[in-house]
Amino acid sequence: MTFTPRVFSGIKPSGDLHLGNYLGAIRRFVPLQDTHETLYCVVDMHAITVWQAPEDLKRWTYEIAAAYIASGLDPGKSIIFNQSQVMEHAELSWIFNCVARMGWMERMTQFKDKAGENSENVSLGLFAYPSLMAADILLYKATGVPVGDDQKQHLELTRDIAKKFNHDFRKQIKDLGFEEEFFPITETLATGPAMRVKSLKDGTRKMSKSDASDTSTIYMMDDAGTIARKIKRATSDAAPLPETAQGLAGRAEAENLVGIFAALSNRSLDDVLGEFGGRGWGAFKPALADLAVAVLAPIAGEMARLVGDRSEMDTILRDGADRARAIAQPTMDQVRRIVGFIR
Ligand code: AQP
Repeated sequence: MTFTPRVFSGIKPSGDLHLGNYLGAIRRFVPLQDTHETLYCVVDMHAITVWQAPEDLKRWTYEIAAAYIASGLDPGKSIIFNQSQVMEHAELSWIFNCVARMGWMERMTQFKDKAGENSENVSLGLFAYPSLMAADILLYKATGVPVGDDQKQHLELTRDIAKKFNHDFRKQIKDLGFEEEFFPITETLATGPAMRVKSLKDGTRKMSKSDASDTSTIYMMDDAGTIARKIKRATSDAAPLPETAQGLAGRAEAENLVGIFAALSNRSLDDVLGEFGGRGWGAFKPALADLAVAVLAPIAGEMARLVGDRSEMDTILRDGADRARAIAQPTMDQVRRIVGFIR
């Protein structure tokens, strides 16, 4: 192993953080800071691939950094920063735009989903998004990325870009003294079961920052009353809860609500259903609301304190950016030489 075990991940400031971002991403980041060098980024340059009002972009950037810290990321251990403060991300992504092939990018299903019918009218940045993501990861030669299923295709593209760069420039890489590849072939990191939190109104759609309906989403900073109300009104079905996880098949909303309970309490679906099987939603939903409040309220309180102290947040983000740049700059210097840019 010639690469330092290093993890990179990020969340884009494109809306208020929700339970899906917490269970599917932020909570999974925390244990990795004890086993790896970790960089957790607020990917503001990704956010602007669709329109963001500048004031909202700033507010959400602070909110994500605050959520990282309030959820247990330690700025003394993890490098916490916002992407646009380290301009090497943009520079490497341009080089990767020239390595990646149009055919690779055209196969990205997330672009097709996000662009929808409107693909002629979306930004060029949205199309090039996966190339910036590859730059985010490879700028730090990250060996592992804790991503959900929705990002697997982008990570595959990151590996393709790394392989093509390593191959196209193999002579220059060797001349620089590297015996093996320059960029690592980054792996997906599994940290516990990957949780896909679905909309409270439609168990087939993921809970999402950009969902227009407020009632379908539990935000990390919702107060206790709001969380309880949203769970009470969440779509469910008429049948009682099944006795085992198998009985959830074909019941998307039930599966989602039981899945959220299991994830929040670190229990298996079968274990939760061992307690609630045979009972109705009138018993389950208040217990789920109490659990969600017990987990989220302390985090929301600390987030509110942190976002209220912008000078503390600015110091943390600036310090993180300095440490990130200290890793990024030597790599970028080498990349420029490999590519043939005169300095
Ligand atoms: N519903 C979800 N369940 C589990 N994990 C989720 N993530 C997002 N939604 C869920 C994970 O959170 C991280 C955030 O990634 P992102 O901010 O880059 O964007 P995203 O995945 O597109 O998240 P959103 O909330 O749906 O944002 P919008 O609406 O702006 O596109 C990722 O690790 C993701 O897997």
